Amino acid sequence: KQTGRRRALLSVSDKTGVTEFAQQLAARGWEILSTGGTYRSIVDAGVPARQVSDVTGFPEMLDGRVKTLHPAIHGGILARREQAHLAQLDEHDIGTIDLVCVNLYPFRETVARGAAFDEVIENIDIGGPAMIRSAAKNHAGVLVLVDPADYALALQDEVSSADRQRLAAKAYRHTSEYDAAITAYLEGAADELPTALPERLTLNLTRAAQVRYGENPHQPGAIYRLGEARGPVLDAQVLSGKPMSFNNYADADAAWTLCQELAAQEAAVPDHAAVCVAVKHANPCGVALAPDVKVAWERARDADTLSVFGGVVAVSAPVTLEAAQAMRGTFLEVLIAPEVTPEAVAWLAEKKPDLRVLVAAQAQGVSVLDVRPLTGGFAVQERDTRPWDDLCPEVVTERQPTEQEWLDLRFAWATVKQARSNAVVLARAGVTVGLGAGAVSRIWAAERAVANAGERAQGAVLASEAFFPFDDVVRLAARAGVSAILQPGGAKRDPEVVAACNELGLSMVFTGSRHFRH
Ligand code: 93A
Repeated sequence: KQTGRRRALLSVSDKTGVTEFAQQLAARGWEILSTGGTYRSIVDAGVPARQVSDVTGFPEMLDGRVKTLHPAIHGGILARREQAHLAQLDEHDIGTIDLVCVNLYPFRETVARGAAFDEVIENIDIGGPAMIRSAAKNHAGVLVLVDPADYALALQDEVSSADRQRLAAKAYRHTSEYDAAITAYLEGAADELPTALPERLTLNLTRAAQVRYGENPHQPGAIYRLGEARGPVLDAQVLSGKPMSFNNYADADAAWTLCQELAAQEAAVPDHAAVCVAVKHANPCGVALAPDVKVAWERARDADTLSVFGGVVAVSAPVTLEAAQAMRGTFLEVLIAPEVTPEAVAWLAEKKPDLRVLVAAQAQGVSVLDVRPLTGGFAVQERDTRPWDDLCPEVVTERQPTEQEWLDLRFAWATVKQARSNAVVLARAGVTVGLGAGAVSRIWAAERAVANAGERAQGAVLASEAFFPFDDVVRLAARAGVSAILQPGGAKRDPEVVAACNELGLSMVFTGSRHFRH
């Protein structure tokens, strides 16, 4: 029966701020309904509440799969606040529910920490999205809250209809992003499930090139082809310069891989027609997007003028004479491109006779395996080729990234993925401004990146290939002037990390996908 008392339904997995919120609601005369775990938190904090099962007359069943899926709940949320609907509720002894505060089972976080398939499936929330969608549909009469940041708004005496509608839109965004994450997981899951590699791997390796020595002069080395594969660097056409060394092959391959990934990723952005990647010791040291190769090179060089010395450079578009001449003052080991104009080759051969100038070959029949030597064997895995489009990036802060920040976050993400863990990249306007790679703690990687960036950290974005165990990186980044951060999410202290971003006015995006490269 309608008691005249306003009723709130609280059912949250992320319990941040929920007991305080319940306290405030109770103090304002609200009756509180709640599901198992949330109910216990609230009642333990001394706030009176009722169990949903008490209202539905049904216990939570099927291990919690059915808790709130009941007409007593959805009727109370969905009824229009007018005579005909309210009379029907009365007839069935159902009270209205005027506020729905729900956040969902941590699906993305469960995926991100590499949980097994069954556990991931169990973390698909059904009842939560149903309540959120019901309340958002009926936002004229019901407040819908999916974010602790909105709890304060709901405590005001009056919430304007514009605010109600904004909360409803936010709610549908929340459930649609949630569904998108499930879709992406299930679509990808088909390839991911056979995680077992075959019992026996026969590697057919044929020597493809001689090098003077391996990584150091006292180590013999050579370059081998796997099966019949053709590789962009392995089979590159050498137009000029000294013979390729062992390290040149490795670095050129790393540079070309990132350059190709960025070129594919940025193809739709006209100002990003050219990509330049400078690599040192297998790590990117300067990466830039620009309308043409010359400018891309200049920006990548200026990203870190110290480290680019002796570097390997890949570009995504033909090297023109102007672009080649812009490399005049910098000592480089290798330049690899899809094409080099005859004038550029002639100029480089004359002015930079030591520089290895390569035209990349089309990759063919390339194995998806990634091999790491062990004493007595190899650790073998599939390559990490997951593109940005396979992610479901989720904004977890009050502040949303601006359009430019989104572009920079995507760019920084591709770059940080190619760097050795622990890695942190700072980027601004399509150029890396700071990079910390191969650090043994995340804060050190971040400190290195921020120090590299100096003044250029102002307004930059930050990307990290793995999650933040603490909020220290956020605080450091904020002090340096960083405005948006991208990371996988999934850490125990995520709520603290996100709270620090909200406190400091930063945007944070979770990718739900980790990219270690050890
Ligand atoms: O398993 S469910 O899909 N079935 C439901 O009927 C249901 N109702 C609420 N999950 C359901 N919930 C979710 O439980 C909420 O979305 C919330 O994330 C969580 C809160 O559970 P507890 O209060 O027991 O911690």
